[in-house]
Amino acid sequence: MRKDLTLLGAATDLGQSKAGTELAPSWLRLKGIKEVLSRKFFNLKDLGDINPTDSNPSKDKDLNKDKDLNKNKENDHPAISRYNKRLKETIKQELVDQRLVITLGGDHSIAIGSLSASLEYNPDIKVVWVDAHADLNTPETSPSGNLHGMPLAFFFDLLKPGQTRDLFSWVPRLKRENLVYIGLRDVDEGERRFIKELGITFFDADTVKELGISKVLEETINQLCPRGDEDVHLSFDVDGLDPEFVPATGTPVNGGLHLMDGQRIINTLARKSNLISFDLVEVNPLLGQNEFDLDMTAASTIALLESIPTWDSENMTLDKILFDQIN
Ligand SMILES: [Mn+2]
Repeated sequence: MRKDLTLLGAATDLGQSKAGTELAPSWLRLKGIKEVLSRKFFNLKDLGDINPTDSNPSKDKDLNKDKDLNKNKENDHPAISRYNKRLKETIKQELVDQRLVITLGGDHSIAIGSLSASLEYNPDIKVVWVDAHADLNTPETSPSGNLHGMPLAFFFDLLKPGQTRDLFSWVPRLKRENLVYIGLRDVDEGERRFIKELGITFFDADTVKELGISKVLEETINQLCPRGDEDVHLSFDVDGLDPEFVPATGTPVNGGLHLMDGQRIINTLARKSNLISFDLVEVNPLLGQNEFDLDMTAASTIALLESIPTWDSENMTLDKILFDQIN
C-alpha cells in the first residue's frame, strides 16, 4: 500500500434513480473519516468534491430533477461520460504522483472514471470488486436501466454498437483474469452469461460464508498478486456487506458479508499488494428508516476505513496490529 493518501469526493447520483449518494462524501467527512485516515498515512490531501455540475452548468444543472419520474435515463449518459472523464484525469494525476487515492462515491458509476484512471496508469492493474451485484449489465440486459449496474460492461466492451457505447468509447479495457468479485448475491440473467463466457473468478456471499473470508482472500491473492507488490484497485460497494451493517444504501440485498469480512478484505489487500486506488461507494444518507440506520451506516463505513493498516513512519513498514480500533 502506498504511504501518501489523496481523498476525493465523487459527489454524484447520476448513475441511479435515488437522490442522496451525492451527499455521501460531505456526510462522511462530517462523521470524521479524515481524522481516521490522517492517522494511517504519512500525508493526507483532500481534493474536496467533484460535482457533475462543476462543468457545463447550463447543460447539467437540471439533471437531478424528477429523479423518480422514470424519465429516459439515456438522457443522462452524456453527462455521466463527461463527469467520469474528469474523475479519470484528476485521479490519474494522483496515481502518477505515487499517491493512494480513496474515491468516495457517489453511486458505483463513478468507477468508470476511477478504474479508467488505474488502467491508464497500469494496463495490468488487478481489480477486486466487492458488491452484492456484478455491475456487468448492458443497456440491453439491465432490468433497471441504471448505469451504476453497468460500469464493468464498459471495461469488457460488452455493449452493442449504439449511442451509449460511443459515449464511453474512451474507457480502456480490463483483462478478465485481472478481476475477482467478492460478495455477489443478486446477479441478473445477462450478467450470469457474461461472467460464464468471460470466465471471471467470483466468490459469492454464500461461498464466503462457507469457506471463510481468509480462504477467499488467499485464493484472490494467489490469482491476482502472487508476488505481493502488484498494483491493485479495490472497488468497494457498501451493499456487498449485509444491510444489517449498512442499511442506508440504494439497493440492499439480504445475506451479505459481515462487517469483519469487509474489514479483512481491505486490511489484507493493503498488506499483500500495492493498493493504489480504493472506491467506497453507494452510501446514501437520505435512505434508511431512522436515525439508528444512519448511525449504523456511518459507524460501519468508518470501521471499514479503520481497517486500513497504519504506516509506521520510523521503520517505513505497516504496523503489525491487524485492526487498530475494532472491538
Ligand atoms: Mn456496485
